[in-house]
Order: sequence, then structure tokens, then C-alpha cells
Amino acid sequence: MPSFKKIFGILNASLFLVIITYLPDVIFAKLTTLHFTFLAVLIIIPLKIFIHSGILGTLTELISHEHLTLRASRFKVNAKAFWPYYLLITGLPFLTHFTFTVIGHPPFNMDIYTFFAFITPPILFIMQTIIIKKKYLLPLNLPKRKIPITAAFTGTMLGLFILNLLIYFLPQYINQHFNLDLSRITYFFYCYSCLFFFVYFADQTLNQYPEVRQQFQSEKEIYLISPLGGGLIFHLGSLFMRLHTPFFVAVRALTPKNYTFREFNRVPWQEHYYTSGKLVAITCFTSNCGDAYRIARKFRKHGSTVIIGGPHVTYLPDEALEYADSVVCGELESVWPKIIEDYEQGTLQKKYIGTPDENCHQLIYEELLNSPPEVIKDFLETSRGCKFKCHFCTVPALSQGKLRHHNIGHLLELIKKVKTKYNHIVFIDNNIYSDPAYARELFAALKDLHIKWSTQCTIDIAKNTELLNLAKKSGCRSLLIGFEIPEGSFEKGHGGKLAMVGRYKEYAKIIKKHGIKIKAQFIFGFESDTFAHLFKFWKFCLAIRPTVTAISILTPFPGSQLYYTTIQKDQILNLNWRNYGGQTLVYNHPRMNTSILGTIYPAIHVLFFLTTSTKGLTVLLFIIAIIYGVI
Ligand code: B12
Repeated sequence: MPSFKKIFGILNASLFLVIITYLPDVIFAKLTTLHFTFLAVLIIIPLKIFIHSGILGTLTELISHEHLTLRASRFKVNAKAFWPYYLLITGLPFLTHFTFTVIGHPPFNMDIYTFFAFITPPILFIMQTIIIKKKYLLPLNLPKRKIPITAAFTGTMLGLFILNLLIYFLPQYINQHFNLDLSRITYFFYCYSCLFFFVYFADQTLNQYPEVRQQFQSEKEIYLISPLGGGLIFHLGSLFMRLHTPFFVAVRALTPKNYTFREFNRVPWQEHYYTSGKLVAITCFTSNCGDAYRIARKFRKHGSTVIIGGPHVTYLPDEALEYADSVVCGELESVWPKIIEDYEQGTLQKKYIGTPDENCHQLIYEELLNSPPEVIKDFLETSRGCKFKCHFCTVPALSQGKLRHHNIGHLLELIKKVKTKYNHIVFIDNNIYSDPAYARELFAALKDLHIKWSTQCTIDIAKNTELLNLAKKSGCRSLLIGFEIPEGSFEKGHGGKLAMVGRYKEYAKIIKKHGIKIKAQFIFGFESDTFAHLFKFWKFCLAIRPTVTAISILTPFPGSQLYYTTIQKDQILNLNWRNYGGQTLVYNHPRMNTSILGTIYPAIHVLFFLTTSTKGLTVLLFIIAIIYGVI
């Protein structure tokens, strides 16, 4: 039974794989019903062979603990390694069936689909034998060992085999007796049960070779975790936007080389990830801190040591200490080597205060330079900090008012590596125009690389047309600009960039005139806001026509000035951190009905994007075309 739990865990964490086993067959069926059988055979069969080989190899890596989470890159490697075996093993029975059918004696009078329903389990059995042998037994020089045929094993095998057939034949029965076609749904479960069969076999085989799993155990191992959190929208977002976590790179760079790492980058969490004796480093911001705490507590229960850090716990370390052994407030660069030393000596402190520190950037740079382009591209920052001190933002506190720059020579080297694979670069800076002199030097240097780039920036860059020209010439395609408030808003009184609100339109037009697109960000829910302000945002967008727009709800993030003033004024309504992702109104608004805003916000968010941005309008036209059957 415990082994079943693990198999369900692995398959549930890999539901994506089940979906991609299922889809080609559905497309195949659709094409054959449309009489495109030749096309289906020509395209879908090779695709299926490639996909299935990749899936079976990747699942074997999960069950052997070579990897604990799914990685797209492994899928390709495995598909390339095992497709010839899969072709051979499925091709032979296919040819046999085909030959007998042509001469008028189909085996056991079965059509090809039913025939395969019976022989798929043996095919999967042979595949796992081959994959395990090639991947682990041959490299480790291990002799062949048989799975002991116990009553439990035989019973499970038979049970799974019968269940598999039942799921396969169920829709035919339902169709005959109830005139209901459920084949598409049951076929998904059939795919699931086939993969279950495969993982069960592979697990049984690997249980005979403890050496295989042992080779992936390391005494000095750090688990790096960036929890998912934030509800369904963030779950879906992270499925499509697979970004690497810069924090992982920073930890790798500053940890002694005798440590190994396991990365959990925003994956749906599984019980079998918990283990003992590890050093677990978790990063979190406010809306995913609940998941971070849950994971931290369970790791500690299993006997691992947990350190937690990030922009949320930096300001609420005592809250985090209820779940973790140690909390890091601020940046890890200045404290991580000491943490490792203390961990090894068993003298880990409760709190570490990381000060903004320049010295370790060399190590991070070297780590990045040795990383693949897909990792580097998500950690290209030219500066940290921002010259403005907006009351709703945590950056001024996080960077302690300091503005730091990266070495331009280093950046160019990193960009050259990214350029081998990607031609569009995104800098994760808070504000690339914080220091105009540095920006000028940077843009001039970028010019020779012939790349396209985009980043976050404040609107005041429009005052510097020389720099705008240089930005454009260096490849700047778009700037993400936080306009936050509409004209007439009394938040203008906060000063800083908000003080420029009266000239936003004029400045935005200047930026666009220089051939740079604008991605516009707005915040709704400031004290002076009323629902009418939404129309002001809308009118503003009509005038400047941004490529993308986003409107989020004002959220008092711990660490921001706003957080402390809302607490002082006793305005906080909701202290569930899950709601602190910019999608929920968490404080009592003086001029708007809180529950009305909370209810209609998702609609506002979507409609605003669809009607105010060029990309949104394209999507809207597409939707309308589908509705009216044009497409
Ligand atoms: C890049 C970025 C993103 C990227 C993430 C890219 C990625 N690869 O993960 C994107 C665009 C996706 C993004 C989205 C969001 N972001 Co963002 N983002 C940033 C930004 C600009 C840089 C973060 C970064 O990677 N820095 C580089 C790395 C190395 O630094 P770091 O993560 O801060 O970690 C350092 C320290 O915090 C510390 N540390 C962090 N974790 C740990 C853990 C341990 C164990 C230790 C020892 C130390 C430690 O050491 C690190 C090295 O110095 C920051 C602003 C900032 N300057 O921090 C905002 C920021 C993190 N984002 C923020 C927010 C609010 C969001 C969103 C919720 C916005 C929204 N409404 O949608 C979403 C969340 C989406 C989601 N669920 O993933 C807020 C978080 C505030 C908060 N308390 O929650 C920040 C601080 C911006 C702000 N203005 O306040 N973001």
C-alpha cells in the first residue's frame, strides 16, 4: 500500500504527462473520423512514439529519485534515447496484427485497438526493463536480479491488468446499454492506468536494486524551494510561465562545492518530497508564505533543518520562526557562508540579518556564467533598488534606500550567452532609469550586441530624450511603466513619481514617439479612488495605446510604508496572506464598498486588459470571431 501512495503521488504530480499521452490519441481518432487516416498515421504515430518514449524515461527518473520533479528538458533527452526501443517493441506486434489481418485471420478476431489494449501491459513491462537497464544497471555494472513473485505482487499485477481492460471496455458497455458516449473521458483514465502500471513495475524492479537510489542520495544536500501559492490563477500562470528562480542561483553560488542541490521551483507539492537530514532553504513573498510555512513545518517534522527568507519574512521574522529553524532578514549574500558554517557546527542562529552587500556578486556572476542560457535569462539584473520611495512599494525598504549596479562587462558576457538561444532579453530591475549616468553607459554598451530588450522603468525617462534615443538604438522594445494613479488623484501629494501624474500622458507619448512600446500598470484602491477612476484609466489608455495593461488592487505589503499606516489606522480587514497578491482588497476602503469591489475585481481585471491594450484588443477580436463562427 505505501508504494501505491508513492505511485499516485508521482502520477498526480505528473498529470501533465498523462495529458500528453492522451491528446495524440484523441487527435488521431478525430482525424480518422474525418477520413484523414493517412495523415493521422503519418504524423500522429511518430509523434506518439516520441512522446511515449519521453514520458516513460522521465517517469523512470522520478521513481528512481534521479529527479524529484518534472523537467521539460529531461523529456526531450529521454525521448531521443528510447524512441528506437519503443518503435521496435510496438512495431513488431503492430506488423504481426497487420499481416494476419491482411491474410484474413486477425489475431483472436480482435481489431488493432483491442489487440493493443491486451498487449500494452507487456509492452510497458519490457520498456521499463530496457530503460532501467540502460539508464542505471549497465552504468553501475549491476547483475540481473528477479522481482520475487509473491502473492501480493501477482495479485496486484492481475488486479491492475483487469482494471486496465475494464476501463478500456467500459465505454463500449455504456454506449450499448445507455446510448451514451463516454469514451473520451474513460480514455483519459485508461492512459492514467497504463502509466500507473508502468510506474508500479518500475518501482518493483528498482526495489531490487537499492544501489540505484543510493547513488542519488547525498549526505550534504540542500533542498531549494520556491512555493507555488497564490491560488488557481498563479498555478496556471506558473504552468505557462516557467521562470527560473534567481534565489536558487544565488544559493548555489555561495555554497561550498561539496553540497548537492534539489530544486523545487513552484511545483504542485507532493507528500513524498518530505525527507530527513536535509538543509531546506525556502524563499517566499507574501502571498505564497502560507505554503512556505506549511512545507517548512513538515520538513522539520521529518527531521530536516529549515531556513526561510524573502521579502515577506524579512519584515515578519517572528511569524516565520514559528515554522522554520532560522530566518534570514534581507539579502543572503552577506550571511549565507556563515549560515552554512553554523549549520555544519550545529550552532544555527534564529535570525540572520543580511545587509545589502556588493562583495559576493563575483561568485554569483561566475555561477551564472556557468549556467545554461535559460537560467541566466531569468536573472539578468543591471541594478537593485529604486531612486523613488513610493509608499506602497517594498523595494525602498528591501534595498535599504541603496542603489547598486552590476558590472557592465559582466552583464555583456551573460547576455552574449543568453543570445545563443534567445533574442529578447528581459532585465528584472525595479527601475532601469534609477541612475541616468549608469543607464547611459549600459545602453551604449548594449548597442553592439544587437539584441532586443525590455524592462521596468519610471516615466521620468521621457524627460531625457537623448537617453531614450540611445535606449531605442540599443534594442529597447518596450518598457513596463507603473502609472499607478489617474490624473486628479490626491495621491499625487505623496511626491516622487506620483507627483508627475499631470504629465503622464505627455511623457508616455514621447516614449512611444521614440519607437518604444509601453506596458502600463495601474493600481486601484488608493484612498482617493472611486469607481469613476477606472474610466480615467481607460481614457488614459485610449490616448497612449499601451501594448499590455494590468490593473491590480492596492495591497499593503509588509515592509511598505502603506502597511504600517494601514495598521496604525486600523484599516486592515484581512490578514490571510494568501490574499496579498494584488488581487484582493484587504483593507477597509473609505470611499468604495469593499465587498462590491472584491466581487467585481476579476471582471474589471480581464475587461480592462481586453479593452485598453493592443494585445488585449487582439484577443477580444479573436474571441468575437470565434463566437460568431468566423474562425
Ligand atoms: C523579478 C520579479 C518578479 C518576477 C519573478 C521572476 C522569477 N523568476 O521568479 C515576476 C514578474 C514573475 C514577479 C511576479 C510577482 N511579483 Co515580483 N518581483 C520581482 C523583483 C523585481 C525581483 C525579484 C528577484 O528575483 N530578485 C533577485 C533575487 C536574487 O532576489 P530575491 O528574490 O529578492 O532574493 C534575495 C533576498 O530576498 C534574499 N532571499 C530571498 N529568499 C530567500 C530565502 C532564503 C532561505 C534566504 C537565506 C535568503 C532569501 O536573498 C536573495 C538574494 O539577495 C522583486 C523586487 C525586488 N527587487 O526584490 C519583485 C517582488 C518580489 N514581486 C512582488 C510581487 C508582489 C509580485 C506579484 C505578487 C505581483 C502580482 N500582483 O502579480 C507576482 C507574484 C507572481 C507569482 N506568484 O509568482 C513584490 C513582493 C512583495 C511581497 N512582500 O509579497 C516585490 C518585492 C516587488 C515590490 N515592488 O514590492 N515578480
